[in-house]
Amino acid sequence: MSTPGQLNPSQRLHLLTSCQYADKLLSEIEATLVASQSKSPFPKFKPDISPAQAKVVQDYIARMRAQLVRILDAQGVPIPAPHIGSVHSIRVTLGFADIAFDECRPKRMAGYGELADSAATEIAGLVDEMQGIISRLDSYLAQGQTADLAQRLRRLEEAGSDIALVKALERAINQHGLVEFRPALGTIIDRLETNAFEIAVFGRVSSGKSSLLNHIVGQDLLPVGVNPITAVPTRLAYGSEPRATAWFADRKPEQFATERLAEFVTEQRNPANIQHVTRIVVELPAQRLREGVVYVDTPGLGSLATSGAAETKAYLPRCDLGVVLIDAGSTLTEDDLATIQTLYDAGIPACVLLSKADLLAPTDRDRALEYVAGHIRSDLGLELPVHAISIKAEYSDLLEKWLDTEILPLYDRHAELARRSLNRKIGALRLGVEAALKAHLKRSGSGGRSGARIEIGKVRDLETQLRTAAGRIAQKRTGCLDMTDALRDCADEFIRTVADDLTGAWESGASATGQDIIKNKLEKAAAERAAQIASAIQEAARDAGSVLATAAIALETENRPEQDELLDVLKNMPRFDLGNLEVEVGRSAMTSLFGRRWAAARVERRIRTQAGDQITDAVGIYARVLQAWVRKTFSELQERFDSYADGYRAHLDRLAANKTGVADEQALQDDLVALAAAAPEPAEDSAPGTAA
Ligand SMILES: Nc1nc2c(ncn2[C@@H]2O[C@H](COP(=O)(O)OP(=O)(O)OP(=O)(O)O)[C@@H](O)[C@H]2O)c(=O)[nH]1
Ligand SMILES: [Mg+2]
Repeated sequence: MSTPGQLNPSQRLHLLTSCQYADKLLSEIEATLVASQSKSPFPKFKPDISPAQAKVVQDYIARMRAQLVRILDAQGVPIPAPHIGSVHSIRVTLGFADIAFDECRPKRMAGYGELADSAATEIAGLVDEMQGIISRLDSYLAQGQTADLAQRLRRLEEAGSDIALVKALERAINQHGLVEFRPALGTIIDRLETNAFEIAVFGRVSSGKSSLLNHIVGQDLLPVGVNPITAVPTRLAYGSEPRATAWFADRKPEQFATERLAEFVTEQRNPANIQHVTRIVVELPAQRLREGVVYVDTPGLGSLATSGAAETKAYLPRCDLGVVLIDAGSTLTEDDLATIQTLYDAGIPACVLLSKADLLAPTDRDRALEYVAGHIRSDLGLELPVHAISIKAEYSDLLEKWLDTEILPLYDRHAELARRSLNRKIGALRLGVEAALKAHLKRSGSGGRSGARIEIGKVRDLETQLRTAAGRIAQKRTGCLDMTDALRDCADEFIRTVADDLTGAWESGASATGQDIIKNKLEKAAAERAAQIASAIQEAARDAGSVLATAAIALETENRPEQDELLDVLKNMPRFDLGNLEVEVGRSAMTSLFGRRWAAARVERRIRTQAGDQITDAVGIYARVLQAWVRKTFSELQERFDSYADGYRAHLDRLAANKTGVADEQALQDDLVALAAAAPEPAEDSAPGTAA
């Protein structure tokens, strides 16, 4: 029913759709105006409209729209709210842009005719560069509002942190659009927020990591159990109210009650991390967290480990102190020793605990402690104390004693080291930002007296060098992935080689037989493949490092990788482990009778019947694990390379640009002055390159 003077429902609907259509056409006109001013290299329209004309068109559009709203309002037609988020729409479109660049990869280009090697490298580099930018923009958008670094800094300041320099950096980066420095600034703010002293607990599946942390914070917070449980590293930090936050690779962070933790952190509820959780922080008002220490629970390592183990390995070198649990109810394994070794290699202090000590009688416990300490000494050459602990109430004095004597005294010393390393990061960022601001100033005409002056040909040449270096990383990555693919089918070849080696050794008089020899030889064969991959990665890292060094020298910037910084990615390469190999091959008396070929074939057959399946499985699993590691390592290499190359590219871009009047000279000067004012007196620990 409609009131007199008003339209009926169908008429109202018709009015609304007509207005919507007309408005869409007005938007198209607006888009034409924007396009006519576009900086796109492929403009759609000729710029034959004057600014005055454009202004008049815009004014008329605004008048029509205002009128439109009034008409609908008078007829009581509600204006529908939009359903699609702008961020979502931008991210979807970015996805298509990503695909468009992918279509230019050398493999696809080759479909249009043969591609010269040098061109392929440059094209691969170009695609990587563009896809890298897209992925950084996309992950920035995926973080939602928390990506607002300024807001996070305000919160830190409210909490009493002294962050004048970081704030000045944020302002300069934001104001002058120096997006290339955002990741470095983000890392620094992450560190400031977490207070940066992380004690992480490592160990094989079910060694009691989560139970220990529950005990330390005094509540049943983390899920525990006999099967593999923890799937995502989980940080426990101080907070006045209990609450948990999860960050995801592909959506906004979510806050939830700590009771729901299992939905995000367990292998059962979040298998293989299908929810793409990237970080979980649980805040608790626990006394032990008060001093600003963060405890980190990690997914278990070892043969039963799940996909979370890769996360643990990637995280391992980032903690400030590593606590390694050895299960008293099981035996010390290679994995345990490898974990300790990795911590040691990364310069992180390690603390070894014999967990579940209640399972052993006191004398056995002492013997077990000596056994573990002895192996760490003999196998790793490290002198580390080993303490027994248990979560059982009767044994609480063990745990308390360990915390009091080993953990508490470490708080201060390592907080100091963490502070130094953070100051170094901030110092390096300041140098980079200052160089960028000076380059801006120079372009705007007067100003900056330092920074490199480079002719345009050289600028282009440096750009090409950076691009081809990125291309070579991409090609090396493909090569290494192919190698791990090939490894999958290598079990037969390994068995053949081992059989041949063994018969060869017999021929020359050796009497070696048995599973240890065969196991060693098989592991050596796999290790050789792994070594090839490692050396390819090394080569890629060296090459990338030297290109970055060349660019840094040309740009006269201090913001450059330290010696071997890129080589650093080559860590924690998984080793091939056959486990318990049950195979027995006796030396045959008939070897000399039928010849070596025959003997080798016989040995090969015997190994195959006794352990063929086990070896094939183990090689297949190793190939998969190694492949995951190769992917991770290359993405880390690429990330580290980009963290410098991006800054250089932006710098080169500014040197090459000859636009005028873009930068507000006064604002640039102000920011340079603000940075200098906020910077601390040059102290020994703020200089880049000082060893921690
Ligand atoms: N007897 C005894 N059992 C323990 C102790 N600590 C943990 N457990 C048990 O060991 C099992 C595994 O404990 P979790 O804390 O889940 O082990 P985890 O290392 O976190 O395991 P993942 O997360 O799967 O790697 C559980 O059944 C616990 O009850 C202890 O001190 N003594
Ligand atoms: Mg656990």
